[in-house]
Amino acid sequence: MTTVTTNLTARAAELLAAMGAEVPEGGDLTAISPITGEPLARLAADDAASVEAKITAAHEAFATWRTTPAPVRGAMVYELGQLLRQHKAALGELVSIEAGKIRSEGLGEVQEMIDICDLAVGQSRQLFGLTIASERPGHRMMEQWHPLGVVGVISAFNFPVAVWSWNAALALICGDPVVWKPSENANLTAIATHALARQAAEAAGAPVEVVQLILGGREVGEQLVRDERVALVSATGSSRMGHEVAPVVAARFGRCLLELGGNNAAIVAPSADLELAVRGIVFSAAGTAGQRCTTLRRVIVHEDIADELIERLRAAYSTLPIGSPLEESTLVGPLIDQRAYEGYAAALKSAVSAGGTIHAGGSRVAADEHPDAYYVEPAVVELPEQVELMHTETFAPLLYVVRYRDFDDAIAMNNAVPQGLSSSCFTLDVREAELFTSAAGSDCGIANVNIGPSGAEIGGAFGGEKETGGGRESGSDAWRAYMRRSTSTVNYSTELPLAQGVTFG
Ligand code: UN1
Repeated sequence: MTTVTTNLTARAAELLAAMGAEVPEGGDLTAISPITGEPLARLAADDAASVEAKITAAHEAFATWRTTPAPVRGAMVYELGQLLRQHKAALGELVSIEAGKIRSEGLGEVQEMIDICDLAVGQSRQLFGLTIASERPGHRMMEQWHPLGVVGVISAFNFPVAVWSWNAALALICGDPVVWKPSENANLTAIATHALARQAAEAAGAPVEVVQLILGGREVGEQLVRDERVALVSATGSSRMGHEVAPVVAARFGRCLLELGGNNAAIVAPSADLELAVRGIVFSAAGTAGQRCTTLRRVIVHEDIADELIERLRAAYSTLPIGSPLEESTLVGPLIDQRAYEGYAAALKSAVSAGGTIHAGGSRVAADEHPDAYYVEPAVVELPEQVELMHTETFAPLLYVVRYRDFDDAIAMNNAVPQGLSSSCFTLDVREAELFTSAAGSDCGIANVNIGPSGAEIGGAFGGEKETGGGRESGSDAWRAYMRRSTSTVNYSTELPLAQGVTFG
């Protein structure tokens, strides 16, 4: 594997300074680079009083932000997009340093932020409701979409800044201030992004209070989730986290937008273009070191082509360059931390006990050189059937393979897990492709044909069903989650006819 020689701590500080970020140094939060396991900075966490003050500031800013015309609000998001373009290289590199993503994916993450800013700027002129035919003469019935209130964003380490932007860009144009609680593993990228967001507000003449950042552990997130002024909690992370957040928000009749675990499959049918399928599978399963919620975790392959596919996967996996994500040639960077490695090792062990055969990978690498960093070989494990272990999401590059005979059984296996984020099918048979994407096909929020389950673009609504939580972010009409609908009936006649033909007096 390739080695790291740069001083990551100095480089991170340089990048933060270049983006105009002030780092709240000297507390108990440690920012660590998964590339080496070395500490990058010690940061001060928010306490209950500062969280309270920040939510209050956001809530107060709502009073003016909600009546600022939406296209004017869009000007702030336009400025943010421009700043992200300007600082794409710096923020992308910081993502690589703090989250361990390879350079191309670090830059891709920032591009995804730019894309959602572009989408949101256009959307700021398209926040429309319907006019609906009234049954009463001289009456007009219409709906309007109004700003909702403060939006709390809880994000995960793996898309440390893009997840905030999918929410924030839309929330801001919808008239909602945003309070962000990033992953404890990704505070520096959050600090940098927050600095850019504040600069964008200043450049656009918007109140800087519409963006707030709170750093800390679980208690900080809990305070955000409990606060009744937070009208919408948008939380990205594990299904376990969603199980904790959703009831608390529901108990106060707040709104939740949940993007939780995925357990995404690819069906590979006999007609598949295998060359293309292998490329799609390797990117989706081993890319981002298996740490996307859209990562491919299960291949369901037709028995007639299973041996050939496995052989091709074995060959492709044997040449995957693992190492520092800062090296241009690397395709697989580190896992985020020791716990992630333990999850990978434990799942592999369980797979073998369940009768699994390891066809590729399966070991930790470079442990001597980097005892505090966790690099692993992406693994391919074949199982005799879809065993219980395959129903859980292990956030690591671990790909399970099972064989199928009937396409209907393959769809049933795709749907048999508790999660419902993404799915894909490699086939050149139009009937299979259409069935897979139909109401009787994949039960996931995303159903792709001839591409893997990961790497969605911003124009579509992103999210999934079942334990994935049901939320939708980004494109299509996802903006509506950040607004409240008001239905107004206006009587411009001199009579007072009642609906449903009711007479009164
Ligand atoms: C995530 O892993 O949290 O579709 C989101 C994708 C990315 C988003 C992943 N656009 O893979």
